Amino acid sequence: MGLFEDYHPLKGKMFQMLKPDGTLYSEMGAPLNDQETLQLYQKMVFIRLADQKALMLQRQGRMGTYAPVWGQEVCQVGSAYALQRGDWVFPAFRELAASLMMGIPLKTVYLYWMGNEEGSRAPEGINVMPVSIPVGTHPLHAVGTAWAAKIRGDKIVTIAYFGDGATSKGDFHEAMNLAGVFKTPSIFFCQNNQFAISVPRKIQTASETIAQKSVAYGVDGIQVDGNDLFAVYTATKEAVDKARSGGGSTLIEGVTYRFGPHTTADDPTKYRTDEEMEPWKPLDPLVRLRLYLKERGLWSDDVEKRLTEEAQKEIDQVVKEAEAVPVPEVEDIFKYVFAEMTPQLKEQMEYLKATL
Ligand SMILES: Cc1ncc(C[n+]2csc(CCOP(=O)(O)OP(=O)(O)O)c2C)c(N)n1
Repeated sequence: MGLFEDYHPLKGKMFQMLKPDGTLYSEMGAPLNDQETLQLYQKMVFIRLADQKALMLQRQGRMGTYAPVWGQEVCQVGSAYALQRGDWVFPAFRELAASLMMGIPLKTVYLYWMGNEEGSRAPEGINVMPVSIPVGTHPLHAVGTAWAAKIRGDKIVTIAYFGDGATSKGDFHEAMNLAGVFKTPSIFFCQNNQFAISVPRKIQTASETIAQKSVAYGVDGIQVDGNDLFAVYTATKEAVDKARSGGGSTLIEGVTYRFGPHTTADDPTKYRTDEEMEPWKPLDPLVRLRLYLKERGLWSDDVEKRLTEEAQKEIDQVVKEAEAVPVPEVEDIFKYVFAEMTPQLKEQMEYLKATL
């Protein structure tokens, strides 16, 4: 039987490969070789530091707002690694890791959160859509793009990233329905980080798991340990290969935990306690990978120090470059909504300019 039959959502089993102590569950071995695993760990060290830097920049008034990925790195790194260049990524607003994995420069991500429209522009040939602030609307775009590709015979795959809260939105269900009916080459990656801002997952949907929501639409679904690089990669790779060969969509639920605030405008101490977070701390995706690499003789304090220093240096340079970009024009807020500005947008722009 295949992975999606073995772990059918109604069986209530979560797919895992790497235990929290860094050893493998399965005798089958790791799906990635040592070099790849170390390379991905290095990326994650960079991402975690770049994420922390963004939080600090916001606290210092040097960035408008920011939605940290802290704790969810593996969901994004493991899944993005299963994609190919040319595939399309539809992020929500917490996708620093997936964006960098696909080739979006860190400077671009920082510019976005600094309020510069340039931050929504992907380099030529990198198919990462801009941040989607409206919750859950972009899975529809991902399905539409996948459907178009199917009609044209393009062998691409689309992936939409969103949170558990988004699966309560009507748009999500419309997207899933279309994906099931048209068998589109699309992947729905839900990062179940246990919260939609302050609303815990348990009181936000009565569905036992998010993965189960796939069943109603005739789409494959799987719940994976979202802090387990090997499980996330394996499940996504299976979904990607299936989609590319005409087998249709998959809903992947990565079970993870948001360690940081929802955004820099949020104070999580208002709705969750330290005790509640305690069981999640040893499940930190980076810790698990570090333990695995150490066991294989690929990690040491010196390696960590080197990776941290290299990353820090690069991030500091990116901050300098991003802050050297001139402050955007007020017109930029309106210019890129449509190819041509509508009369209403023009009016709003003139109004804002006059007010300023
Ligand atoms: C359509 C819409 N409704 C409400 C909001 C306000 N809002 C921003 S994020 C968020 C919660 C999203 O939770 P989830 O989908 O679980 O993603 P997470 O933030 O946990 O990554 C809400 C309600 C919004 N941005 N868009």
